[in-house]
Amino acid sequence: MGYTIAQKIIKSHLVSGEMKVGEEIGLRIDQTLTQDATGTMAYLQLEAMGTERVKTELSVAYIDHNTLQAGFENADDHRYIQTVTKRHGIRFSRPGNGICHQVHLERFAIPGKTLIGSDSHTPTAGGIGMLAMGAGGLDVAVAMGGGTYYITMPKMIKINLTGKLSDFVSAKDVILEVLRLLSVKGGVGAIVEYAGEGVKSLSVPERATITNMGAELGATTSIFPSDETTKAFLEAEGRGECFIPLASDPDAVYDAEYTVDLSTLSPLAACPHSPDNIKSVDELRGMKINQVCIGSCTNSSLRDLLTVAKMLKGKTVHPDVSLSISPGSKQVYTMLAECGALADLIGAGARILECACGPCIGMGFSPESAGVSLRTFNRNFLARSGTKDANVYLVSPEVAAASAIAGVFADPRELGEAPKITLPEKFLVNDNMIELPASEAEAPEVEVVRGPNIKPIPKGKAPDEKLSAKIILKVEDNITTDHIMPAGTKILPYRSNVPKLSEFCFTVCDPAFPERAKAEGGGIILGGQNYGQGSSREHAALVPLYLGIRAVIAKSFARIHVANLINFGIVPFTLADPDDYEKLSEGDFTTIENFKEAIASLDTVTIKSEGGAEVKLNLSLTERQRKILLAGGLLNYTKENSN
Ligand code: MIC
Ligand code: SF4
Repeated sequence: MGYTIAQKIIKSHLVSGEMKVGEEIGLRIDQTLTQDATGTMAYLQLEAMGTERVKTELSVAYIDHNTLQAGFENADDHRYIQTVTKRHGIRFSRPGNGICHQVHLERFAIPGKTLIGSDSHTPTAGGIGMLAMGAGGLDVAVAMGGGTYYITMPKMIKINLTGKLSDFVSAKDVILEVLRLLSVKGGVGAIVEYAGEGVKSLSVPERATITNMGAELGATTSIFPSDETTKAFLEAEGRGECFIPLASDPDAVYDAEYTVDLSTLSPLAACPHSPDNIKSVDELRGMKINQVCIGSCTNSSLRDLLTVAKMLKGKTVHPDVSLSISPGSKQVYTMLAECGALADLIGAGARILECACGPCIGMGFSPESAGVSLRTFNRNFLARSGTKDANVYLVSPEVAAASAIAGVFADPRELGEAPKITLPEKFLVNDNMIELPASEAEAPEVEVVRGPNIKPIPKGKAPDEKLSAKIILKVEDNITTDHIMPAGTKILPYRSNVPKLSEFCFTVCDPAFPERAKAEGGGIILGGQNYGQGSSREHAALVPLYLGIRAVIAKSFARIHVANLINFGIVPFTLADPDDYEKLSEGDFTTIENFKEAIASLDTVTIKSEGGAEVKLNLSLTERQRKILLAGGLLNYTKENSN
């Protein structure tokens, strides 16, 4: 039996386990990346593990999320990351160099290699044929130290792309269509591979738009073949030597297959407040809009911004609309400037922001009250934009540009001829904003600078024999990490200050939660399906840990989040019968008599509530995960096992 692309990469990096769907496998990781909002924690953990020099082929730290610097906090964190990386052998991408995923794709991603990143959109590099996965910061720290990365062997989903995209329809519409087909849960436990004739017509950055937003399917990752187009992209980046061809074997077996005919696709939009709430732009046409934001790791490549520039040239952004554009990288930004496209964007009235995540993570540019914002981003979760009653629609750069001019949701196909973009044979390569680490000999001399914003990491605690605790919060299906630990201008600066962050935990769902959790001394959280979807931020586990949360009971969990819970010693139980969700209420006092024994060796336990309800819970853990939980988290476990 032949292998799929992902299976080939897994096979060549397999350290432990069998490649059987559902089994735990350990992978050797070639490259890691971090960004600043998760990086501070990851490096504090790297230090806590006592790692002197990273053991990966390449590790890069990017500064792209926390660039607003409204107080000293972000700048302090940046200086810490700059010095800690210099000391431990990690490259440092300075603020201004661009969004981690865009820069990594341009400068470092390599087909056939493995990458984990402390950011859920790390699969962007799947566009170049890399096995790239989002992970918690602690898992990334372990991988930097040469440790194995563990995942559950995923099933394989194949998406056959046939035909060719019509004018004004682009890669974003492809992934929105896939989200319509599969939903935000459809990729859970799976790797999505793209195949078929249609692949050839997509450039690497377009493929990367598709793999980037594969995160929204809940997939472990997404991947494209590495072909002549990949080779041309790498050569244009001056990295032709990194190319290897990669395709699935003709007799590779997939667990599910779908076909998307590119020629029948039309412009689509993800409506509030979920990336899989898809409608055609045709249905939304004419809706008044207030804001358009173009950029993010999904749609900020040269191809995307040149398209927008051509569409805006000589026009003026509608008076009722504010348009922001954030180029994905310094490379993109410089090339836009050199070819004059930047002048077209400025001329039309676009507000050019720095090359960073910016509005995507609510760092500025929040829409007006009840505003309608069209964004080329990947997430439109409630309140993520910074305005709780705003309605955010996720669209392609083409729809965004057409609508910015029209002042209403507009179908770009009505604009006549589509702009023809030819990408240069050579991109402008200048890595002057990527600092190399100190040599091994000089490293011990590097002083790691820690500002006052950096507080110690809360420590996980080994479980007691019995757990008696209140269900202090009951939430519905599809709770995102933006609900659990929101971001935005007021909160993001405290990513290295867990006590301060805890004041904002779950406040999107219940403003009184932090106070209640403190008063109760912690407790249990009850969730629905797909609990913890979205970001890789381990703060969504760390902060509840700080507030005394010992267990989460849910109908099902999102992959990265459940790994983060275990990493910090919070026990994830799933309801054996999802209907039992109704039997448990917020405020119920519950007991699990054999809590510790269950963690050590049982697959099911019974939780008894004061009101008399008895509910069966499953505990599907690997031996390794049981040991981590018994140690009170991965940091304790790693320390115990390295002596
Ligand atoms: C996001 O898009 O939500 C983020 C911000 O990039 C996160 C990481 C974080 O919370 O720092 C992600 O996607 O993992
Ligand atoms: Fe940054 Fe947004 Fe991409 Fe997250 S999704 S990495 S916040 S641009």
